[in-house]
Amino acid sequence: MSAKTALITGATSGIGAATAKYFAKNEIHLILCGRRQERLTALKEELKNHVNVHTLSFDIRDKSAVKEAIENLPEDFQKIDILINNAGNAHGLDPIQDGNSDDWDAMFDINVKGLLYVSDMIIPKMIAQNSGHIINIGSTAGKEVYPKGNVYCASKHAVDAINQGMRLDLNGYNIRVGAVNPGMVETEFSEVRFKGDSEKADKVYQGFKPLQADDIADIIHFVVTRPYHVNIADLVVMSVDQASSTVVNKQ
Ligand code: NDP
Ligand code: 8X3
Repeated sequence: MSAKTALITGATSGIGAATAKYFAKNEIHLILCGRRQERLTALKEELKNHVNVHTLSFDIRDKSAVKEAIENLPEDFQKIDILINNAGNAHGLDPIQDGNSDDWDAMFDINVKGLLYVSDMIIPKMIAQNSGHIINIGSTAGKEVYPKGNVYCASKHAVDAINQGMRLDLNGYNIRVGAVNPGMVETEFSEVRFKGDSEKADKVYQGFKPLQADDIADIIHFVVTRPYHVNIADLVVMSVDQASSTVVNKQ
């Protein structure tokens, strides 16, 4: 394969699925990851006439599953040019004194440690091939802390630090590293945060025009299609109605 190949974590919904579709339209081959195999299969069916698609179903918290999946990629998918570290979620929105330690574990295990497990498998390949592009999906929650956001914000601040650390340590290896940090995007994010309470989730995006997953996918595609010497290091993107995590112009 001469065209580029991207591995996208969290490709079964929201920003990851939208990015897969943008990449396919623009002839970037795909390795799509997530736990829900039926969604990965449906996306593969939709995109396989445009590009080569391989699916990997694993829980990003499971270090050995991550290792086994990426070590056993078919020959055609072993050269990975672009890594989109996107899988992640918030679990709960509670004051710290009422927080649930299982939620805290989930957020650090997925958003931080899972991102590291995948990166750990891909970075040596990029070093060996002397090229690559890693995009870490952070958040405005990684730039400021909002009330009840405590541990989710901490996990995204960790992503911000890891993004900076990766860029420093990989300097000299011809690998681009950058973060895209969205504000409020209407995806399954709040549905997961509120554990399936769709009424509560829908309210988050009512009364203003939130970002859509396609808006972020378009930006990610822009980032990966700059001339190779151009590395977009850190982008914050919000709806015109959002000025900060807590200031949203709701009607
Ligand atoms: P979605 O809930 O729509 O998508 C989350 C994705 O992460 C799914 O594909 C899900 O796949 C995957 N994922 C979650 N847990 C695991 C796990 N244990 N193992 C493997 N994959 C997992 O949310 P978004 O698209 O909004 O979120 C994508 C990223 O964007 C996240 O990192 C989020 O923090 C960040 N973000 C979102 C914002 C928003 O407002 N929506 C704003 C700023 C950042 P599956 O369940 O199939 O495993
Ligand atoms: C998601 C942004 O503000 O909904 O990372 O927590 S927010």
